[in-house]
Amino acid sequence: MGRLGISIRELEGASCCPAPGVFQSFDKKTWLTLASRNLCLSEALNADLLTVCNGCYATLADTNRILKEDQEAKAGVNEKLSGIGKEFSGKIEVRHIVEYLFREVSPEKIRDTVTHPLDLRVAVHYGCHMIKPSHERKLGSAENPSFFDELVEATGARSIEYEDKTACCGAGGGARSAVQDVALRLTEKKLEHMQKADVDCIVDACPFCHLQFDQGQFELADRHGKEFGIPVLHYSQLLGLALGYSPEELGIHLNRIQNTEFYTKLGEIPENKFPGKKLGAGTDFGKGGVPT
Ligand code: 9S8
Ligand code: COM
Repeated sequence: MGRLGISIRELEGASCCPAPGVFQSFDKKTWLTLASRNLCLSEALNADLLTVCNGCYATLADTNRILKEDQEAKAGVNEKLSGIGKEFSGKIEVRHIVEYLFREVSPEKIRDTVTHPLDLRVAVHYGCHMIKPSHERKLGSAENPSFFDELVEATGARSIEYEDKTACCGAGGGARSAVQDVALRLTEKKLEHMQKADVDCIVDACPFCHLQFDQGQFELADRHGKEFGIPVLHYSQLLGLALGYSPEELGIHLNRIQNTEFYTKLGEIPENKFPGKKLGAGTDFGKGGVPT
């Protein structure tokens, strides 16, 4: 049981969700079947399924709802699942860590639990699948949402407004693999807007958005000669900092963008924390930044 009173168990044997913008578009039955297998694992634990990823949330929450509502789809999936001795029954719920913290814990409780309030200017990135389709997610406006900003501000940080805040990171829907240049152009626009708003870091709620912003900054430096150097944190990392965990405990030193100025703001001395890691005044976009 953690400090926020949540008890978590590992979902042993889970596979890829699979990706909503890719699998669902090509082959809906396969998408439903693979997702239902993950749901069965959670049902076997008699526990709701919690994810830190927008894409997983979309696939697993949508599949859970479709199979609960559509008896024909459920029968089709269960026929396949019987081959591996499983059956979807529909007795659990799927939660995204950000919507869960907002609805079940609340920004107020988080504010009360925070021991190390953060003095940071944050660009909040919602990502597409957490807020859309809005009639399914039921988290308020998809055009002007506020729940994630409230959670970020509960850590003491300030959520800074920037242009096109609810736009896609660029990666989704298979764009990162299929049309990487198009994906990067969208990412570049978002980063320009964030930079203009003079933020200290980006906070996301999705590992795919995270990859696109973090790794994408190296790709943009390499291909477009644009060096942004904006650190990228998942909300769980931001919250961890505000609860007094070190950047190292939270894996922040494993994020690609390593920016000394940012660590100084956090009150950490990076050279001592991460011996052997080369950290310049800002991010080092030197050769080797983009793995081949
Ligand atoms: S935004 Fe548009 S489709 Fe998505 S959720 Fe994560 S990746 Fe970035
Ligand atoms: C994005 C997942 S989180 S997908 O690329 O849209 O499937």
